[in-house]
Amino acid sequence: MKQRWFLVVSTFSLLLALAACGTTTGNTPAGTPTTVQVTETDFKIDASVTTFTPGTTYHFVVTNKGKTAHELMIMPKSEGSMMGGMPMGDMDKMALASIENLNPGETKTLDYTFPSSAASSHPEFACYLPGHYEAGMKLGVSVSS
Ligand SMILES: [Cu+2]
Repeated sequence: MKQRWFLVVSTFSLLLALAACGTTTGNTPAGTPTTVQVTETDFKIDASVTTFTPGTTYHFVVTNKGKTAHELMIMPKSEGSMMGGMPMGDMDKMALASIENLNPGETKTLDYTFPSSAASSHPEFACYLPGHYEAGMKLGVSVSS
């Protein structure tokens, strides 16, 4: 009986430890990046933080809760829809940071620090898979001065 309890408790601890991954709980010593939860759905992007401080490292935890694959591009400013005809490669080069191909249910992380040159700018989080930006997969954010 005692042994059985031990098993239950250790299983529970393991689950807790697993749940703690990807959240800000646990040890957070000074200087640890600020976690930003980004949720992508069909077809919307939400972020737990939308105003960023230059020089601060952000740990983006991006989860695809949709039923189709998505990506996350952090663009220096709103580039509008791809209908303008900009080739995909140029978009990739222009992106400050990006997570490509996030499958349904998948979570990927990305660390990014906005440089001081980005102060007072208005970047945009976007998914540029065909039709997704047009469907609403864009989120305007701002970088404080
Ligand atoms: Cu998408």
